[in-house]
Amino acid sequence: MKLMTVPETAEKIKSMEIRGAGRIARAAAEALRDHAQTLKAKDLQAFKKEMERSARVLIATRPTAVSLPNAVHIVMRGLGDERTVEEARAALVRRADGFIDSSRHAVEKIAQFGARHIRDGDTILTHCNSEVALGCIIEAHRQGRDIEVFATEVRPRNQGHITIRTLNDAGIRTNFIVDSAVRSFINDVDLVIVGADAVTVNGAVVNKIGTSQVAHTAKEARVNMIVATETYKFAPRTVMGEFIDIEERGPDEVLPEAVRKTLPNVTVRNPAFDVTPPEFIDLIVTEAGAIPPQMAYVIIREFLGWDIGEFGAETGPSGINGE
Ligand code: RI2
Repeated sequence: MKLMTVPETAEKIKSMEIRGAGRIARAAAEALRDHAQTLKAKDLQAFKKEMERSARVLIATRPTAVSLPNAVHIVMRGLGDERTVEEARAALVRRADGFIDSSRHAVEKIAQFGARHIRDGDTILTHCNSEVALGCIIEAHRQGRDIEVFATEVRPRNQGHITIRTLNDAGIRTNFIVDSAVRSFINDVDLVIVGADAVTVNGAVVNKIGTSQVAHTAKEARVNMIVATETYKFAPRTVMGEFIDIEERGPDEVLPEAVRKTLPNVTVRNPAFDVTPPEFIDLIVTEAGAIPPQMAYVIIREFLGWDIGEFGAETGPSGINGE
């Protein structure tokens, strides 16, 4: 199999051919590992410099999913402390493989923990396509619980189509609804489960646009909302008061250029994510256990350490953080 270069991986992440916060983190780790394995460098300094340049290319692709800079930081941590290029190469490959393994393991563990919150007979609503959220639902089904799912369409990129295919193939009864139909069906729902692109120190969750509307609707209807996320989606930089940058994607995803041309007074706004405040979230399920959102700080302190934001911090603060 031909290995993907760093620019190829970066392009695929940008265009969302590779998407989902966990998948882009693993893809970035793989790209750095593969690059390190073949990189010819005259000395350790040159090796380090080129790897850092590649790391920055990957991080610049999508600004919101904190999993990306966190994964890159884990892979790059301590690079250059070794004595030779060969030692540095081997250590980086070890760190990348370690991250990829632990990321996959985390998804499995969260599925086990999350499934415990799903009861026999429950109807679950999910929004967007989260590998981790779906893992919980599929595990509950695998354990024999009789469940039904409402899955949203997820305009403009229709990630809901991926979700319903996965649920269908797992043999789970699924209702496919447009995003604006959530309130019409919320009284049929027992539990909302979504994934995350980032979790801030105050327990706010950044996830696919529309998540906060789902959360508001669930709160009003007194339906519990669970966020399923690996610990490496928590954002240490928010401890220092930095914001999570909300990616705004191009207008073509929403309205074709031919139509836009006929509407000179119309501007398309296309934020890819929104922020759900902690008071709308009942539980965050991580591989380290389930926590109330107010305990996000503990995950950042115990599982990530303070220095992890080093790489992503270079983009500087912007966007919104909590509400
Ligand atoms: P997992 C996705 O972002 C969605 O917002 C999804 O909820 C989140 O990443 C987490 O996904 P996008 O890449 O890591 O579709 O749980 O913009 O798969």
